[in-house]
Amino acid sequence: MSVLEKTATEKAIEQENQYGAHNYHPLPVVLNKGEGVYVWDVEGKKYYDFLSAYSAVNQGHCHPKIVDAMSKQAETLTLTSRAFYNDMLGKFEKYATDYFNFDKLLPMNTGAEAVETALKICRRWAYEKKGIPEGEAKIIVCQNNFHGRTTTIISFSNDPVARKNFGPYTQGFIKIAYDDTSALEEALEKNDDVAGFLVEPIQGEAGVYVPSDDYLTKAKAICEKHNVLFIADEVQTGIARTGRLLATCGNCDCEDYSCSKTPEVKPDILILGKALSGGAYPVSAVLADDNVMSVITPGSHGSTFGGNPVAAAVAMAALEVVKEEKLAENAEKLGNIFRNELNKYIENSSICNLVRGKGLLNAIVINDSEDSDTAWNICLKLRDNGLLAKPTHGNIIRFAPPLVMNETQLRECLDIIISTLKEFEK
Ligand code: IF1
Repeated sequence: MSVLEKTATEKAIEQENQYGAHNYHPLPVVLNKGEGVYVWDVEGKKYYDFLSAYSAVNQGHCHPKIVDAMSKQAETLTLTSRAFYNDMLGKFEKYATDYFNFDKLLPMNTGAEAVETALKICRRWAYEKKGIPEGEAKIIVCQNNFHGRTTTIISFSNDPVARKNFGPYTQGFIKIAYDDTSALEEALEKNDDVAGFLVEPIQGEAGVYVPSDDYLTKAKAICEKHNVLFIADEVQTGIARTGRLLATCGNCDCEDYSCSKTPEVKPDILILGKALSGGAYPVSAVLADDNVMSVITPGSHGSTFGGNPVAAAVAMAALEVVKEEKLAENAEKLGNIFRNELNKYIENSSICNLVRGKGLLNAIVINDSEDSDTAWNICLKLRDNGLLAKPTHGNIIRFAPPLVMNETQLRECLDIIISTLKEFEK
């Protein structure tokens, strides 16, 4: 190759730069193949994927069962719209409501759409069931939340980068501290017209911030006391990522996967996305019992693609894989090994102070300021050493591999991570 000729990597990056909107700042690596816990770049280099498309690929890249379900359905019927019935949606709704123990499911496509759906259901419930005067309903959210990127959702974000110059913003949200039940109690005592409390069981974007053990249980009890809907955004934490089928049953001491049938904290509204499809296709869903979901009537909500037969087939296969391959148990086991081993290293490290997380949703905090490029440089080195991860908030690196990883692979990854960190020790 002549020195003037560009590599495939350079060409792909240049093309995105020139023709794509600049709404991301990706790590410079161009991928064109994935299988299980691995991805390959266009030069043929193989990597461990420690992002899993932000926890969408929990079942591993191109899982054969999911791909098979998708291609079979794609050859048969892809889309009818909801103007007609299709023979897959009802099957998926029955399967998923049994699986998660709710009466009803409303299918959408992306996480943000599912969050929007939950907010709409919550507001309607407030007016039609709780009796809040029209237009007055408030929804309590948490500081440093991340629920997606629609105009309403960024209206209650406090991330200036996500919000700046996108106003005017949607009204009706009250922001309180995360992991603070007194703040929740106080907000509910001060405000009459509260319809719901929207919360991430673990704050992902905020840097994998795990709340106190009893936070969700207590918050749910407080919501019940005030007749306020407890809305769990499990788009990122759900589908076995945190070592339980749902993070809202994270306090249950039952080791068995079947504990998911009786979650310790059953949300009034459960929001799922990402790994609901194993990353093969955009599928999201909102689940609730009849007393809540009944506020949704024909014409009041929907989506052209929501509930399409490919999505239904893919989601059923993706959920089956979680059960068949015991991904929640595996995430719990490997997560403990991951944090134990990194904690041993951190004791004598000057570059890394802290590892935190649950199951296989973890992060390390790099000992440098938020505006330093140390975490970014570590991620570049990790890439060179065969492992892909991405910094968040400057000095935090998230580690979330596919849940189909085995212990040998995880230990190999720990070697890569630790030897890479060693290169940065002062
Ligand atoms: C991006 C983070 C992860 C989510 C929760 C809803 C959504 C998300 C709890 C919306 C999405 C994403 C989107 C992704 C980055 C990402 C993310 F870094 F921002 F926090 F996963 F860690 N609720 N999370 O985490 O789902 O509409 O995207 O399907 O590039 O914006 P979506």
